[in-house]
Amino acid sequence: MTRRLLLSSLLASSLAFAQQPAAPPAGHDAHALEVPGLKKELFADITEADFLKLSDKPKTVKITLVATFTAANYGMNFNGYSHGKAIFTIPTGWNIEVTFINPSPIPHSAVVVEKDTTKKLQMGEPYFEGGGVPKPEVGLSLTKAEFKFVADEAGEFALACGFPAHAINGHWLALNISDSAKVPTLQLGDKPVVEAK
Ligand SMILES: [Cu+2]
Repeated sequence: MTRRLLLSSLLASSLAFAQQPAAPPAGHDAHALEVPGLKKELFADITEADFLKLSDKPKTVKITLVATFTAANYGMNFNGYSHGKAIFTIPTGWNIEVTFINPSPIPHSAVVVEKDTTKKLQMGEPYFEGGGVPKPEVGLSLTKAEFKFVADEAGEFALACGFPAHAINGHWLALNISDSAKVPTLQLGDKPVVEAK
């Protein structure tokens, strides 16, 4: 099966799962990629400055992840990025509060896993206690969810979509928990590394 066909069938199964009668048929990739049915009010006011922010609480940072922020990677992106091309670096021991938003009728989710897990079809349980939306394998659509966890172990992790086969198709961002980092930072693609404010 070609990659294109695989992705088409993935989208088709996702659409069937979402039971959206208004969804376009699979196979019309170019148009399907416009991601119909977005509930735009869910993320209309989200900008790059919201992706990573310091909380008022000590050693606490807020991350906002918007699935299908753009049509990039067939909508399987967070904040417009996929395949680990956006990198969050957080000092070890910090609290991370995640707001997950999926304005799309196609289900997506967010769960923290070890980076290598993104090569699998299923993400399984969150690596850190509390580090994911409920039932990430089922996914959520047209809604928003929050979760928080303590990043109490250094390592290379991913903020991955737990809907089956999405992460392996690139639906994940990098999350490095670092003993040497002093402040939380975010690098979006080839842009400069930016400290959380
Ligand atoms: Cu996804």
